[in-house]
Amino acid sequence: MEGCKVKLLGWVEVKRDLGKIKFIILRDYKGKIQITIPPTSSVELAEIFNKLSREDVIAVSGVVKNTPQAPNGVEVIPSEINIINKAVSPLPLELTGKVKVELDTRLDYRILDLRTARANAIFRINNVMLITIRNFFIENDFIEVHTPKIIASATEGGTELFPVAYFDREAFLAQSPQLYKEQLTSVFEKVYEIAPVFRAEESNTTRHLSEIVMLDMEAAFQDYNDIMNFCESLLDRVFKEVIDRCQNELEVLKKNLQRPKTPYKRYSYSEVLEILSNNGVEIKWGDDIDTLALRKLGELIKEPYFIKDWPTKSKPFYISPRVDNPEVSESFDLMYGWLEIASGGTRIHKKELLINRIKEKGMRPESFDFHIKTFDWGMPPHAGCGIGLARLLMAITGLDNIREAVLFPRDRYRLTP
Ligand code: AMO
Repeated sequence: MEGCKVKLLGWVEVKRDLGKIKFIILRDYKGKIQITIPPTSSVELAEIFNKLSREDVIAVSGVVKNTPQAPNGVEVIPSEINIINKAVSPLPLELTGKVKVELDTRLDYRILDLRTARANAIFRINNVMLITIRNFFIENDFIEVHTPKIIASATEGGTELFPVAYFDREAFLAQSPQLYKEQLTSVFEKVYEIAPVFRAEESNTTRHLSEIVMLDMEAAFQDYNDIMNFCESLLDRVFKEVIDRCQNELEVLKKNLQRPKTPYKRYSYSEVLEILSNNGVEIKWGDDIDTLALRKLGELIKEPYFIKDWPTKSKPFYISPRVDNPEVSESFDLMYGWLEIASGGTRIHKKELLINRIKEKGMRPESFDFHIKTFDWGMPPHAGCGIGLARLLMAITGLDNIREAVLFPRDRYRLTP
C-alpha cells in the first residue's frame, strides 16, 4: 500500500518523543501500526502529539510508507491527527505487561486489562474455540436450543442454587439445562446449548465461579460411550483449530500447545482409585476424588482422559445405573490433567426408575412433576454431557485461574465490574 492515503481509527498505545522525530503506536482490534511524525511536519501536528496520552481515541489521516525499521515494515506519515476522546492520565492500570499486576487489580479494571496482549490473546483463542465448537455441532446435525434460566427446581443438587424473587413465588437461577435438554431429545433428537448457568459456590477456588458458560449437549438413542467418542472428536478438533489458527496468541501466552493423541484413555473410577493407591493416595470406594487426589492424577497423566463408571450414589438422579451392577453408573468425567472439563452419562429414560432415584436422593418427585410426566409421552433412550467452557479454555491456554478465562467473572466476592 506504499503511497496510499489512509484514515485510521484507534487507541494510542505508546507515544515516543525522540525530539525531532516522534512516534505513536496506534492500536485497533486487528493490530498495531507505527505513526511517524518526521521533523518536517507542521507545528500543529507536534502540538497535538504533545497532548496525547495512552488510550486516547484518535483518528489519523496520512500516507503509507514502507520502512524496514518499522514494526511489520510499514508506517504511516500523518497529515492530520484528531483526538476523538481523551483518556485519563495516568490510567489506573499498567498495560504494558512489564510490571506484574495482581489478578484482582486487573479484574477491577477489566476493560483496560482486556486491552493487554495477554488478555486479548486468551479471548481470541476463546473465539476460535467457540466457532469450532458450533461448526462441529452443525456438521453433526445438532439443533441449537435455549432453555429457561429461571426455573422451579434443582437438577444438580439443592445447595448450590441461587433463589430469585419471582413475583409472589420463589424461583431459582438454572444450574444446568439438564432436564430441558433431556426432554428436547424427544423432539429434535440431537440438541446443544451454549449459555450461562449459575452456581452458588461458597468455596473460593481457582476453578469455580458462580456464573459460567456451559456447553450442553444431549442426543437420543445414544449412550455414554457414544458421548465420550463425540467429546473426544470435538476436543481434538478444537485443539487442531486453535493450533492452526492461533499461533500468535499462543506465543503471547508462551504456550507450546500440542494436539493430544487420540483415543484418550478411559479409566474406570475403580481403576483410578487403584492408580492413586499405588501412588500413596487412598480413597474409599464411593467417595469423591478430592482436589489433592486430582492434583496427583494431574502429575501422573498429562493428556486428556476420561474417568468413567462412577458410583451411582455420587452422581445426580438422572444418571443411569448400569444394568449389570446398579451400584455403578454409566457416567464419565472428562479430565485434562487435574482439571475436570466435562461430565456426562447415559440418562434414565424409564419413569419409575427416575422417580425412585429422585426419592433416593432425598428429593420430592412432585417438585419434578413437569419433567417426569414427559416420560409418559415417548421418551427415547438418551445421553449427553456438559462442558465447562472456561475450564476448557483454561486447559488450552494453560491458565492457573479460571477468572482469567472469563471476561467479567462472578465469584463469592466479586459482583462488579
Ligand atoms: P457438572 O455439574 O459436572 O455437570 O458440570 C459440568 C462441567 O461444568 C463445569 N463446572 C464449572 N466450572 C466453573 N465453575 C463452576 N462452579 C462449575 N461447575 C461446573 C465443569 C464441569 O465438568 N448437567 C451436568 C452435565 C451433564 O451430565 O450433561 C452438569 O451440570 O467443567
